[in-house]
Parts: sequence; C-alpha cells; structure tokens
Amino acid sequence: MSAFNSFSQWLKRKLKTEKRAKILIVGLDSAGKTTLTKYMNTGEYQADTSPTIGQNIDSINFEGWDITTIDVAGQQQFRFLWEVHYPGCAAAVFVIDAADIERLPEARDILRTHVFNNPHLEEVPTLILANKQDLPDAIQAPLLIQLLNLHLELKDRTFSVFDCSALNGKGVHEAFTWLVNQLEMSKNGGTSF
Ligand code: G3D
Ligand code: MG
Repeated sequence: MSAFNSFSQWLKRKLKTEKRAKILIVGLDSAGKTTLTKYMNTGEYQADTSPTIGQNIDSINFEGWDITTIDVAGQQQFRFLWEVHYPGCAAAVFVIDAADIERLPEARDILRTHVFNNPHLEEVPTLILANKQDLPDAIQAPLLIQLLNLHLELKDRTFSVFDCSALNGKGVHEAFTWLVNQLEMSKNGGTSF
C-alpha cells in the first residue's frame, strides 16, 4: 500500500472517531438564526445582527463536539443557496419565530419543502426551535406541533421541538443537548464533516 493510501485511510478513521459535524441552520428571515448561532458561539446575546447575506459559516464547541454551523439567509432570493449545503449535513436546525403567527404558514411550507421532502436530509435528525419565547405572544412547542402538523408529517423522522429564546438563552442548551445526543447515536452510521 502506498504512503498516500495509508495516510488517507488513517485520515478517514480519524474523522470517523472525531466528534465533528456540519449542521445546517435554516428558517425564514428574522426567525433568529444568526442570533442563535452567535449565542451558541459566545454564550451571550449579541445585539448586532444585520440580515445575513448569503451565509455565515461558524463553528461552535458544545459537549465535546466541534460543530460547523452554516447559517443560511432566509430571504426568498437566497433560498436557492441552501441546496449547496445539504450534502454532508449531520443535522438540520429549523428556527421559527414563534411570536410571528402570521408567517407560520410560510414557515410550514419552507419546512416541508426544504426539510421534510429533502432527500439529503432524510436520515438526519431535525431540531425545530420555537424561538423568541421571551415575547408574550410566542406559542409553545405543543401548539406549534399541532399547527404545523409535525406529529403526522414527521412520523418517520427523528425530530424534536424545543422552546427557546436566543435573546436570553433559555432552552438553547437543552435543545442542543438533544441534538448532540442524536449525533452521538448516529456517529458510526452518520455523516462526518
Ligand atoms: P435571521 O438570522 O433568522 O434572519 P436574526 O434572524 O438572528 O437576524 O434576528 C432577527 C431579529 O430577531 C433581530 O432583531 C434579533 O435580535 C431578534 N431575535 C432573535 N432571536 C430572538 C429572541 O429569541 N427573542 C427576541 N425577542 N428577539 C430575537 P432586530 O431588531 O435586530 O431585527
Ligand atoms: Mg441571519
């Protein structure tokens, strides 16, 4: 075996045992994707979130995992860019502004098109975040599940819905703990980045 082949086999083994993953963070514009990613990076709310143009690629360390987050712009004109990032994703995070009831149907359609019916994401766990729970009108996970029909639409999928606030951080840790537990479970069969 050539030195190159031995090296590439060693590298493959190493990547498989390392806790590294690429996750995609999607959702409508203004749902709080960038705020959430920044919260995960720094452990605190960062007020400066100008609308994402294209994508933000970041990395977070959580529970021993080195997670590359791809926070893609939610505006309609950028959604075609999401496609590029689907292959190789170990999980998807779908962020919803739970206080914006008017845009819930739009969020549901995007979730269906880009996550439920997406062949690249069929095997990966999906974390759905009912964000902005600090706002008084925010609806909570059980109602959101009913309104989005998640119990029926996702019956064959690994998913969970968590209430959270990227503003005060409530619920964020619990949600990402669920996510990394899923990554742990699918580590051997899952996709490494
Ligand atoms: P996006 O990346 O999904 O497009 P952003 O969304 O992270 O840019 O957030 C859009 C706006 O929502 C920002 O406010 C941000 O501060 C706010 N936001 C994000 N998460 C929360 C949350 O949990 N609670 C509340 N109350 N607001 C949140 P601005 O004023 O900058 O537009
Ligand atoms: Mg953004």
